[in-house]
Parts: sequence; structure tokens; C-alpha cells
Amino acid sequence: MSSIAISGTSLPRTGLNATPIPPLADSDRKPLMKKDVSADHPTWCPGCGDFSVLALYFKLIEKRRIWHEKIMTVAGIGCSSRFPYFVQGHGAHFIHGRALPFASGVSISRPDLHVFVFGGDGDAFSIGGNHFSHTARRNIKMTYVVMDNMVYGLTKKQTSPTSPIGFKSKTDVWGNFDRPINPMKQAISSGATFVARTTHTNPNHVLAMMEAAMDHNGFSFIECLSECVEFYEGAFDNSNPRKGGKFVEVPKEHDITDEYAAYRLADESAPGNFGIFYKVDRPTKNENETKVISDHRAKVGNLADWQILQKSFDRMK
Ligand SMILES: Cc1ncc(C[n+]2csc(CCOP(=O)(O)OP(=O)(O)O)c2C)c(N)n1
Ligand code: SF4
Ligand SMILES: [Mg+2]
Repeated sequence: MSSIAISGTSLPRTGLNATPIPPLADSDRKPLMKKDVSADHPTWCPGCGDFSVLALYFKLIEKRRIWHEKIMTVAGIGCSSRFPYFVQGHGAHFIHGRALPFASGVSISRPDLHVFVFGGDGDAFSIGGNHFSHTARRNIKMTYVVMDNMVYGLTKKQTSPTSPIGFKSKTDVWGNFDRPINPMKQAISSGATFVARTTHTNPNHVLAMMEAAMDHNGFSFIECLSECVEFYEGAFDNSNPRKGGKFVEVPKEHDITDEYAAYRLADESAPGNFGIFYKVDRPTKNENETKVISDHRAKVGNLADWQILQKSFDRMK
């Protein structure tokens, strides 16, 4: 379909010289339902926890009226990272561990979008560990949901950075003896301004955490336990009341602005607490960069981007 740009919006044309059809006002648009936003049939194993996270993302899109052109779903590589394939909207299935730098560029250059990043524990804390720390400390506005199954699923059962001590895998046939990363502590210490924990077995809670994260102005991180039924079955039974476990919410009296209290919560042994551990406001990199750009633009007499660039090139001559 050809299109024409009017006041920054792309309007569809029905023929070469046809009058552009004005876009519908947001209030006249119908919320997108699962059938409107589900793409390819998910190729996860039957029973995989990732199905539940995807279903709740669809719910979020419907409930918060995120339009097709505003959906931005980024991922790295892994079973969980196949996520953008299954969403009918903009997105990228990027390089293993490199989803956050890609998402950072999108977030900073497109302030009208809320970028969602989904991925696995290996993607986030092994190969992508450095990007995790730097995106968090820069407080770049986006929501990062790590679907933690405590194993490498796609590559068929290697030890991941969150695998518990004693976990037997193809890389640790004798049982893992390396101390696992605690994603919540890692997020808080790296400077994430919103840190929450949930589990795929509690759909209402997953949706509530995604909504709160989306409303946060900054880097919002959610550790979502998501069972790999193929290579780590039963890993989260202790937090699932249907399997005899206990789902314990963050205590009501917890102060979410208290960093040390958040650490103490994060330090509790498995299955731990679920809910928002930490949430504070700090200027985002998005805001800081926008200010630098507008200050500079004002200084150079509000020249167009290409004129500023030309001036820089001229200085290099
Ligand atoms: C640069 C690079 N290194 C290694 C791999 C192989 N690889 C693909 S996915 C993956 C780990 C997946 O584990 P995780 O991120 O926890 O996702 P899951 O499959 O468990 O959802 C690895 C090591 C790769 N694709 N690219
Ligand atoms: S291997 Fe595990 S993580 Fe991957 S789709 Fe199957 S159950 Fe899910
Ligand atoms: Mg994993």
C-alpha cells in the first residue's frame, strides 16, 4: 500500500492519486485482541511457561490499547527470545545477548513507543550480562522481562547463570557448583529503577507487573519464572500452590523506595517473594539526551539536523 506523510503521520492511499484516508481517532479504534496480534504459531514445547507470558502480553496490548504501529517487541536468542516472531507488530529477534543495545536505540530515537524486551536467563545474565548492567544504570526507558527457566532451553540443557547449585546439565554432569546470579540483586545493584518478580503460573500477577512496569518512567525489569518443561521440569513447583507450593507476595509494609529492604527481600531463599521490590524515580537517559540535543539546537540557531552535520563536516576540512 502506498502512503503519504501528513503532519508526521503516514496516511494510506487507495490509489495513486486518491485522497488520503484520514486516520481513525484513537477513541474510535477497537482494542487489538489476541487474534489481531498473534502471528506465527508458537513453536514452544507443549506446557512451556513462555506461552503464558505471551498470552499476557497480548492481554496487555488489548487492555492498554497499544496500537499495531506502536508495538515494539525486541529479543535476543533463545526459546524465550522467539517471542517477537509470535507477535504481529514491530519487533526484532536480534543477536544473542544484544537485545538491550538494540532496544536502547529504538527507545531513545522513538519516544512515542514503549519498548518491550523479552528473553532468557542466559541471554540476560551470561552473554548479555554487561548490557544488562549498563542499560539499567543508564535508566533507559523500556520494560525488560527475563523469562527465567534457570537453564539454557534452546540449546538443550546447559547450566545457565541462574541454575541452582547441584543442578545437573550437559555442561555440569556432576552437578553445578558455581554460585548462581540473583537477578533481583543484580538489577538493583546495577541501577534499575523498577525491579519486580513474578511467575508464569499466576497470570493476574504477571499482567499486573507488566502494567506497572510499562507505567514506570525508566528501565523496568521483571524476573518472570517460566518453567522449561523439557529440561527443568518442576523447577518452580515450590511457588505454585497447584503443585503444593506457596506464592508469597511482597509484604504490604515493604517500602519500595528502600534499596536495602529490596536487597533483603531478594536474599530470601527459594521460592522467595513476588511483586514490586524496588521503584524509584531518576532522570532517564532519554530525557537527558533530549535536553542535550535541544540545548545544542538552540545554541546553533535551530538549524536542521543535516545543517548541523554539514557544519561538523566543514570544521573537519
Ligand atoms: C553469539 C551466540 N552464542 C551462543 C549461541 C547459542 N545459544 C543460543 S540460545 C543460547 C542460550 C539460551 O538460553 P536462555 O537465554 O536462557 O534462553 P531459553 O532458551 O532458556 O529461553 C545459546 C547459548 C548463539 N546463538 N549466539
Ligand atoms: S525447550 Fe524448554 S524453554 Fe524451550 S520451548 Fe521447550 S519447554 Fe520451553
Ligand atoms: Mg533459560
